[in-house]
Amino acid sequence: MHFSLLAAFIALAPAALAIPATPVVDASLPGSTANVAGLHAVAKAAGKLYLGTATDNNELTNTQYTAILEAPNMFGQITAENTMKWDATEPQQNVFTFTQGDQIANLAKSHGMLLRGHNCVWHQQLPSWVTAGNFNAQQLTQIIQNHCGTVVGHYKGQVELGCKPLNDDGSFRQDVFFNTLGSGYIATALRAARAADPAAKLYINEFNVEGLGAKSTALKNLVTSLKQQGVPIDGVGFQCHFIVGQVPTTLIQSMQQFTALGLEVAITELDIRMTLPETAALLEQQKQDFQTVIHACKSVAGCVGVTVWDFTDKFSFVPSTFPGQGAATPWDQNLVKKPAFDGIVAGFQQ
Ligand code: 9MR
Repeated sequence: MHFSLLAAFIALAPAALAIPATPVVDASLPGSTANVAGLHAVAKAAGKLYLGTATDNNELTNTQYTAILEAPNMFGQITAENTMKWDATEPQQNVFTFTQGDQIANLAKSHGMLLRGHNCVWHQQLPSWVTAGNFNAQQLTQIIQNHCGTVVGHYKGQVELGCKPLNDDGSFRQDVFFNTLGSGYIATALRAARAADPAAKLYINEFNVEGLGAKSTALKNLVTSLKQQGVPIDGVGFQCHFIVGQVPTTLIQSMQQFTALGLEVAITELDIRMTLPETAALLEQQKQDFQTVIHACKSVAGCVGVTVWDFTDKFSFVPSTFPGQGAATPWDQNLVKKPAFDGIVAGFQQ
């Protein structure tokens, strides 16, 4: 939906006071050889709505980064990596702050990119007033309605409900919402979102549902039940935080479980991490893995698009969350394209 660009303030520092150097990537490692205008153009040519990326506000002062983010036809969609979440948008009860989220939304709008809202109900990045408020069911229901209604109403457009409601064994996650309201909080949030923006696409966004198994079956059962109750639900987001060499072999079948129900699917948070250091062999396997995932989306008619969870290793969440692992994205630390970039192109063109 919407975006604006920050001018970077570049100070010249004496060499002795140099800003910490960007980690050097081994020049002997293979790079990209693809010759394409932009990944979004390639995705569109393959019949998809977009190839997009997550981004975060503190990254938008890096002009080398924004030059790629805003390059024509490189990305057709943006997700705010953090600044539309609950702690960012309603840090105190009924006090809404949209300044940072708006910066991302305005950037999307000014470049004609789609916006995925991320997210309106989730067990992480929740302010303590929600988790420790000891609200009763009626109060918490109103709190969800107010939060989802206000945030989704503010960002009219394509909105994803990133609630990740399930544990890996398929049972419901025991968070403040489930513990107070049972699974009914999901319907509450979806209905509030639909009322706030009838045109918004409403998604449940999960991880570890990318291959067939207990959790993907449980999610299928959940969305089936929501549809039977007439609860608005348009799609399922497959996060796809993968490990090199371990892309689930049943990714296509898992997507088809949901498209068979009349839902759309999207790959919403793709990255493919490796144990560092990078080697030529790992980068080649990563290229193959990106190609496999992208081709899975291309193969499933109801898969609308793919979002990478930021496009450069410089800003990926992986190293801080998984110590010793990283290099999970298609551009390296120096914002140079990796073989993974070519894997994305090949996956759409295959
Ligand atoms: O990439 C996000 C990172 O910057 C945050 O610190 C983290 C907080 O939990 O959330 C990361 O994004 C998550 C996303 O919102 C939901 N799916 C999993 C992502 C990676 O943890």
